[in-house]
Amino acid sequence: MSKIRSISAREILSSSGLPTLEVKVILESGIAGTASVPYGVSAGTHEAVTLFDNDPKRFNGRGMLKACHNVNRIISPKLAGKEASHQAEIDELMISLDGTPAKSRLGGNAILGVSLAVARASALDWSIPLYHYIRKCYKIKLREFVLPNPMMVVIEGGKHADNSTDFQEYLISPLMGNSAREEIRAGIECCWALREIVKKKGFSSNVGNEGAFAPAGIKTNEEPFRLIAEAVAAAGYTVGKDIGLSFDGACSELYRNGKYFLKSENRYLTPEQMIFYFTTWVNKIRGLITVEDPLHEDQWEGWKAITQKLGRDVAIVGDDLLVTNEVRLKKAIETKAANAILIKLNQAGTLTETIQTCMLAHKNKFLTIVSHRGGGETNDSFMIDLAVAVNAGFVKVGPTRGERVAKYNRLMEIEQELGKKARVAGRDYWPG
Ligand code: 2PG
Ligand code: MG
Repeated sequence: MSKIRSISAREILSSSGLPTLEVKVILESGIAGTASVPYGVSAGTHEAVTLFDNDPKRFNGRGMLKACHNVNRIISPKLAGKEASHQAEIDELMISLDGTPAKSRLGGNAILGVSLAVARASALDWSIPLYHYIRKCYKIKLREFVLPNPMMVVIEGGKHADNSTDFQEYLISPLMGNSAREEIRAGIECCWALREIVKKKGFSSNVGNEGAFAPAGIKTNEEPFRLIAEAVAAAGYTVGKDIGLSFDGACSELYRNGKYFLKSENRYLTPEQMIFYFTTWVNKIRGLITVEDPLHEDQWEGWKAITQKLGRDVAIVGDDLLVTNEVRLKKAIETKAANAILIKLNQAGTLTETIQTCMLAHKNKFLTIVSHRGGGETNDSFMIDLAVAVNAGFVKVGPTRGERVAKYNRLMEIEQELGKKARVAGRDYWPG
């Protein structure tokens, strides 16, 4: 047990080159914990607010000095002297200090940075791994450790890459269940095979925000599935057996006056037409296991309809719809508007709210996928410890770029540490 001595924040650079913040918490025992905070580029409207400086003279307005100031001058004096392991109390205190529904006064980024750094300092103080600490701290009653499968973004478009597909992400998930290390290897081998195929077809093999290929000039929104299937086979694996496929439509980004604009097809689709569009995909694309954000973040009726129609064949994942928010998740459970949730720490803004959302999802048999952010990531791998602590089904991240592979390297480290005490999820969540 140790009390908080001091908390400080500083502006650091994120993977986009633009700032984010890093928070350091020092305990009275002398132990220090640091954490940094990512942010999204296709962020949902209902997320906790990322507070930017909006000072056009610095980083095009994207500085984080205000958020740092809020940590150093407002949060730090209030938390000094508090018991660091009382995480829920600390988070609660910051929520009330902020006093707004979306943490817009102090900034979700400022609050989350403190929340995660406190947890990390306390885990170090207890001399136990972070994932273990999270379980103990929140009294999470899960008997075993089931490690998440990797879910790798291999082709990206939408807001994450210029002149690529309308939809944001096409993903692969190795599901062999042998080990996280072997699943990661399989995923990376498929990526390298895809690189050759992308090049052979005359597309650029440069990678976008999330470390995935972003083939400019790709002809249709369906083409990536063909390229991926070819790559998986070339790498010696089988789609639908070893490898599951996913996509993230990020469809709030395509929504204009009640319709969805598919630029590459030069047409507007109604919500009903979008559901039909994705139904044909689910029916014909072999190995599809999850469909993320197929509709706008506030189109609850459409979500109900698509979940009813396709929810037995694939997991319907709410990202912008649910924004790691317990209240929105409750609504989705009650109205059957999704059957899976994407979890992003910075959407919630505190560790406590994130854990509560994960446990509610777990209780209601929603698949949980813990995710990186596309805007600015950092080398912090907290999301992996979180995923292991709550037995998430998947971690969506990568596959390349330093800030992404840091996550997979942490997952392999944890697997080695847990040895026989852990298994990997494998096909636990295979639809049907
Ligand atoms: C998503 C994410 C991460 P962003 O939509 O799932 O891949 O993108 O962080 O830009 O919201
Ligand atoms: Mg998404």
